[in-house]
Formats: sequence, C-alpha cells, structure tokens
Amino acid sequence: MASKGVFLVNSPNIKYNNDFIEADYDYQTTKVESNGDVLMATPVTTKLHIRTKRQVPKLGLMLVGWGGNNGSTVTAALLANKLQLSWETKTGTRKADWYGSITQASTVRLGTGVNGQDVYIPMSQFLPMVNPDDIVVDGWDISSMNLADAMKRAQVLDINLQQQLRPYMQNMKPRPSIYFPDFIAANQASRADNVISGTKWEQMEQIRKDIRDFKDFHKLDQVIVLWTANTERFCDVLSGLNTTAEDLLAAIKANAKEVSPSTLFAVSCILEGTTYINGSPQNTFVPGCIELAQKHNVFIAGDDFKSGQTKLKSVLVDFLVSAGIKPVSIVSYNHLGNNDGKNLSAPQQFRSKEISKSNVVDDMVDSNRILYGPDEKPDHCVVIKYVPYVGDSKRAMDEYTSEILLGGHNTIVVHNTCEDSLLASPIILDLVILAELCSRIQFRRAGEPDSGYCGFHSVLSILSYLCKAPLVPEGTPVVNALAKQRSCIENVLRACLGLPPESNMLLEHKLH
Ligand code: NAI
Ligand code: DG6
Repeated sequence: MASKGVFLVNSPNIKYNNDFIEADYDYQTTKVESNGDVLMATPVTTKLHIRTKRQVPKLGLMLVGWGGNNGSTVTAALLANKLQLSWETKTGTRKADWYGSITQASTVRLGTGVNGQDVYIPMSQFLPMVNPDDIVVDGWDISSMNLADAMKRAQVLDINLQQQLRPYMQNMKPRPSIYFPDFIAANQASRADNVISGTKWEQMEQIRKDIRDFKDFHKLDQVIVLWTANTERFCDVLSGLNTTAEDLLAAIKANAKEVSPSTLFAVSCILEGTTYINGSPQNTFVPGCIELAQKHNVFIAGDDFKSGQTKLKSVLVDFLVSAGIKPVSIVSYNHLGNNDGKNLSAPQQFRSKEISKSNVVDDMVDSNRILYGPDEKPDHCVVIKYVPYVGDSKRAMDEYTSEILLGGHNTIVVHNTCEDSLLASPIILDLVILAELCSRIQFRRAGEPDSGYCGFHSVLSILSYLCKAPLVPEGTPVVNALAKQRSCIENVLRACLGLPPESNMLLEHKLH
C-alpha cells in the first residue's frame, strides 16, 4: 500500500502523486583540479529529478545459512516483533524490539522546530519502507534442522522467548543447499545432511527454482537473498575462470572446482533478477559475477556484516585521525564459541575474516597525510580464537596506541562482550529494508525525458554502513568511517524528498 508518511515536505521542488514522491534536487559537489602548484576547487551543481515509488512490495527474504545462529535469531526476532511477544527474564518483563536496527530503532533529524528545537523522526518514516512484520522468510541450509531446534542449538535467546516461538518455527525447514566441503572448515562436515546433488549448473538451477517457487507460493512481488552461511575461504580469481561474466558462466557449465557455493548463489540470483547480499567476508563477488550483475541490472551488496568490534573501530579511528592524533598500533583480539567461531578456527576461513577486518581503517589513514607518510599505515593485527564455552557471547578486546603531541603516547583499551547474533540480526533487517527501498528510487538529470531515468549502480555501496568490507563500483572510493556512511544514507533519504543534506552547521543558532 502507498504510505502517507507522518510528514509532508512543503516545497515547490516536491510533488506527491499516487505512485511516486518526485523531487527536484540540486546535488552539490566540489570538483578539485591541479593547476600547477595550486589546487582549484570548483563548486558543481547537478540538477537531478529523483522519484521514489510509494508502493511497498510484498517482500520475501531467503537466507543462505537459515539454520545458523544469525538465521535462526533474525527469524525469531521477526516473529517476536510481529507477534508482539513479551517474556519474563530474571530482571523483569521484556518486550520484542528492534534495538540495533537503524531503520527501526534510530531517528533522523528532520529539521528545526518553531521554537528552535531539533525535530527527529524515526528513519522508517522518512520514506515508505517495508514493514518488517510483512516480510516472509525462507532459506537454505546444509543442516536439515528445523528452525525451532536451530534456535535452541544457537543458545542465543531467553528460554521463555524460545518456548513461545517454538510452535511458529518448528515447521520451518531449510531447503537443501550447495555444499562443497573444500570451501568451509572441515569441522563443519557433520552438519551437512541437507545437500543438493548434481553438477554445479544443475545445483544452480535448483536454487533458481527454489526462488521462483517461494515467490509464487507466497505471491511475493520481490525476493531478496542474503548469505549468512559459514565464511568460505577465498576462491582463486583467474583469467578464463571468473574474471568475466562469460568465463564465469562457462566455468559453472564446465563444473569448475574453484567456483564457490556462494558465487553459485549470487549467480543464481542475478539470473533470476533477485538482489543478493553477502554477509560474510569471502570473495563471492569475483569480477565475472560483478559484471554479470551489471549486465542484468541486479543489485549486489556486501561484504561481511559490520556488527561490533569493526563498527567501533570505524568510529574510533575516524575520531582519532580527524582529531589530528596518529594511531600507530591497533590490536584487535576476539574469542567466541559459536559455530562461526568453530568454522573460523580453520586457517583459510580465518584468513577471509582477517582480510575483511584488516582494511577497515585505510580510508581514514589515507585522508590525513599530515600524520602519515605516503605508504605509512598503523600496525594492525587481528586475532580470533575459538573458545566453545562462551558460545555466541563474543568477547572483543582492542588496544589502540596513538602518538600525541611532542612524542607522547595515548593508549585506549576497549573490552566488549555481547551476543554476536543479536548484533547481526538487526543489521540483516536493515540491509534488506534499505536494499528494497533502493530498488524504488530512480534518478534522471533535470531536463532529460522520462526515458532517462536510471537507478542505483548494481553494486549497492549505499549499504556500506552495514558492511565491514564495503563492495563499491570499480574505481570509486571505499568509505569505512561510520559517521560518513550513516550520513550518506540520511542525506540520500533527504534528497529523495528534496531536502538539503544535513550540514550540522546550525547557523540559525550561531549568528549574532
Ligand atoms: P553459523 O555457523 O551459526 O551459521 C551458518 C550456517 O550456515 C550454519 O547453519 C551452516 O550449516 C550453514 N551453511 C554453511 N554452508 C552453507 C551453504 N553452502 N549453504 C547453506 N547453508 C550453509 O554462523 P553465524 O553466527 O550465523 O554467522 C553467519 C555468517 O555471518 C558467518 O560467515 C559470520 O562470519 C558472518 N558474520 C557474523 C557476524 C555476527 O555478528 N554474528 C558479523 C559479521 C559476519
Ligand atoms: C569473530 O570475529 C567472529 C566474526 O564473525 C565476527 O564476530 C564478526 O565478523 C563481527 O565482527 P565485528 O568486527 O563487526 O564485531
């Protein structure tokens, strides 16, 4: 249904009709050119017409790794919220919520009220967005365990909540999935009792059929597929194998060993016109896969949920570097005891995570060459250990050592404990809700005919806020700093309503 929203924009630049919210928007940037020794900065205004479809689709979400800790927890959270469950804990009654979700539990500053006060509204009310209660969930897992037992196996949720959810989850059974033992840790083999047989192409056809069947059965307008399965090892990227779309499809047809399950899922989705999001660190999106997504005009996004330790790092290092303080050593240690930790105890799978966790300060370091020489970077060490007893309750310890004024040192130590899946689940929801919203936003340069509309690039980098190693269109900047990533989302939402970006100048309060 078309949402009316809770506010209207009062501007000649915005039109509301039954189908669209249409905005005329001046997108302002600064172009910098070198003129001898001088940098010339020129303000540039691009006049855009942005339209957002108001009709929210009936949305289906298919999780790869549905029976895992994240898969079972996000399914439980969707149900608990939809059913408005409450349960007893040792500290009192708790009601279902979406804490940790920017779309559901954060607000955006709309503007300044008549008395000069800030006016905030929920992010979910800024533009028409899918209501989580309406999302239909399904998925695949190499483990056949039903979702109620998977929730129990995960040991994440309070028992009183689990008991209420069991009747709703016990009949949810993951679809058989693609399993190539070589890509995940050998210690996962005992879970794999629910696998598809056949050639790679045949397996892909089964996944495509699953997506179509799910869509038809529930009469869905759109399906999004999200990988929250085990971290795979990186696959080789080789010319003739996966560097072009054509080679990748040929390699799958030839049953090439080096094509991973996650790449098969991504390709299946692209061929079905289905958005595919990668919540794990592996290089699912080999160049051929990205090219295929672009050819088919399908969204892909990733990689690796940015949930806890990395999220804080992308705040803290941004703060230090932008304060003119020079981080020189960052040591990030963590231990956890869930199945993710077990899989990551194998060297190749750990290596995927280590890569994803290690590049997250690069943009901040690159932004300040007063502090750092041309090739200089802080020492950055990432350690992950598997300690079964702590289960999903991950411990993360970080030490940031920085150089301060005149040879001084500043060492910050952070210790963080929390259930990993309770951080990841709201991020899964946000990825899905925002990816869907992006599919309803179109742009054209002012003055061009309606046929000139385009959407976001296939590589949906607006979702960087939610990803540890953001995938971006080739040749475009990777942004890791959390505040910039968030303001990108907020300001794109504002642009869709013809509102200026949030500048934080508050000049209305600062002038004489
Ligand atoms: P988990 O190990 O509990 O769940 C993964 C599930 O995937 C398991 O049920 C497993 O049987 C299944 N699986 C493995 N290979 C599969 C395949 N080819 N097809 C279908 N299912 C398959 O792990 P958890 O904790 O749910 O995490 C999932 C992923 O999310 C991991 O890769 C993890 O690194 C990543 N992640 C988790 C974060 C968190 O905060 N929880 C943050 C960032 C990333
Ligand atoms: C061990 O680090 C397990 C991982 O799956 C992480 O818990 C996950 O990647 C979250 O990492 P971060 O750095 O965002 O807390």
